[in-house]
Amino acid sequence: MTVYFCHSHSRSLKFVRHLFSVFCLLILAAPTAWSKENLQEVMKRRGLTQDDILAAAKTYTPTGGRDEFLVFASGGQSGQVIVYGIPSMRILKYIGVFTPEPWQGYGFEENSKRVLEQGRIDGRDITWGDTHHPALSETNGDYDGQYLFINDKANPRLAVIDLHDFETKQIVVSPIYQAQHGGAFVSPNTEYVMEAAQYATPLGGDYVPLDQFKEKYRGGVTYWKFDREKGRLDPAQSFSIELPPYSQDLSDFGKLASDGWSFTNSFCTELYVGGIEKGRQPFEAGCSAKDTDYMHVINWRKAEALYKAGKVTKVKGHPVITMETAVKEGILFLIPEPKSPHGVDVTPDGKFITVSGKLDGHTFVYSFEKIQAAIAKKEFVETDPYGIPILDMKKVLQTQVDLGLGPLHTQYDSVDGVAYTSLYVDSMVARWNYRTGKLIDRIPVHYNIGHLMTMHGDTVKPRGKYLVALNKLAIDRFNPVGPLHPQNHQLIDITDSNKMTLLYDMPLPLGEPHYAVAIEANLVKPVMNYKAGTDSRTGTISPHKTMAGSERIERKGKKVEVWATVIRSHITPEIIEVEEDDEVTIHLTSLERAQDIVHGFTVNKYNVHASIEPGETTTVKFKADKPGVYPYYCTEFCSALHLEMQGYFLVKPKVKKDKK
Ligand code: K7E
Ligand code: CUA
Repeated sequence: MTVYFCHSHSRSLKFVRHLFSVFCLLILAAPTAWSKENLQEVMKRRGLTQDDILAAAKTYTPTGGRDEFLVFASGGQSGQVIVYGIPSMRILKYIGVFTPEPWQGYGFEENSKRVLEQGRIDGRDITWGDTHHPALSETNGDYDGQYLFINDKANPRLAVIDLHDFETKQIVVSPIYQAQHGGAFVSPNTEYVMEAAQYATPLGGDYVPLDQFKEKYRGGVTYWKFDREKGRLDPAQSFSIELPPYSQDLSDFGKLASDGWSFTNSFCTELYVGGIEKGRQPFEAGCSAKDTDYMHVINWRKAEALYKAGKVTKVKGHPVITMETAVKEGILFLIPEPKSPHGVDVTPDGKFITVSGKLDGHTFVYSFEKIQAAIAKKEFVETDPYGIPILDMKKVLQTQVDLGLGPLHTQYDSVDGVAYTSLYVDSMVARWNYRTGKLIDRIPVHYNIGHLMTMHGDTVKPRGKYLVALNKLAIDRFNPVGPLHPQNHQLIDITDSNKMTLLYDMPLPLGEPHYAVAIEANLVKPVMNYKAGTDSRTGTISPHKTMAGSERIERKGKKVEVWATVIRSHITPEIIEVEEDDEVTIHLTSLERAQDIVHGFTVNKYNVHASIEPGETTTVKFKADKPGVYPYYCTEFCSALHLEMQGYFLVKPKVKKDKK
């Protein structure tokens, strides 16, 4: 039909002919809604190659389809966790952890406020977090899909997320650190969740001048006991080990062959304290003067026994094994490691430990067997300034590989011996073999990769298949959105032993996702609704559970308490009238059982919001300090009569008694 138009020009006005030809050009250039394109035509129009189409076919997930793996990525400065699927790279959820999250009512209703309040430091609300490393709970060294832990580097905290409903249940604050980076890492049966300090400070955080850095400043590692029955960390059964004021970086637990041990690398073993403004060299120079730093090798099972035997001192009430005790009891050793290391990763069989030096260009593979032999023979080259024995690096090194510039983190493949290391400076991923020390293959990424992640890649049983490069910069990968760009997670196919293939770029616009973990999706089995009247944050039946017909409003002095229910499509009660300055508490129970039928609740202008999921009971609380009329309503489009799911909250002004 387009053809007819083009040729049927009459001898009318030139202008009309011109319009026609423009119209025809448009039609020819861009297929319209009424012309069905075939694959070749789409490829031509969008400039896609055969490889692009293959990549699309490997990631595209038709409607209703499911992903094979679930990823839990750190939300960086957002203080949240991002959940997405592989291979589709579709984002499924943001989990509020250290930061209020309005949709989930997190921090806007009482139950979740109590979780966030656990994260207060020195009486101060800290409503952001610098999340770095998520860790999934493990059974026998493999992910079991039950819990997720994540650390906050800026405010030394650790959070527990229960994967039965993807909600944050607990936040604990380190009693002794001021910064905390080397966490979260779990022991093979999740007995402990480890975190290490980063920037050295006096333990407990009291003031000590910097000229006493060497004597009084310290680092450390904390082993938080995890009570799996309760699904909570137990501070009363947790302990730390005092470490030198080397900036402890990342950690990893040993497994299988190295079970019972843990490893923590460090940088700035120069003990440099800065002072560029005083004419001293800057931190980055002062902290990288030496050619090597130290990996801490710790026998945590023996440390646990020492703690249980009471061989600890208390710092701010928290049990700490001193360096002196640790050295005397033979549970703490140091090994030189490549300059400014970042990342320490134990191989799936637990036999080797890889560490990369950002400034060294080498990835070191240590043999746990050789480490044990050296310790048994007391083959130490010297002690550090704190009396900690240092092992002879040459005697414990298995191999040393040149993978490229700026090596950082390592993950493992299902294929025996195969490892992947991120190269920050080169913007590449290196595939190599830690048994042979041979580089196999490299793939460029865009740009400046930090962590990388393979499926179950830090467990005893990596699943292979995919790798995600967690890139720090996106530069030119996406439509520009201002100076702050999204980060770029790139999905890479690792099934071909000859060549890695880039499949997909996913922009992540929610803070810097330092690390992520990926689990087989079928291992995670979340509930679809709660037992009637559940307080989801405690997992218990709420004393305020309210059933249909027992909704009520009670007043005690200035306190007004409301027990309300929500169900399609009404909130009961629908009118709540209080007096100025009344303290108002509204308990809300969802009577719904149906999947995905969630009601939200707010009272306008009072900064409260609840997400009331099927079966849940939750509470909002506020002071009615401003007389007036305030609608309240359901904030989720839950039904055809959602807009009518409303009520009136009225605040009567005080009668001014002193005015005649
Ligand atoms: Cu950003 Cu693991 Cu904190 Cu490396 S960390 S990149
Ligand atoms: Cu309930 Cu809208």
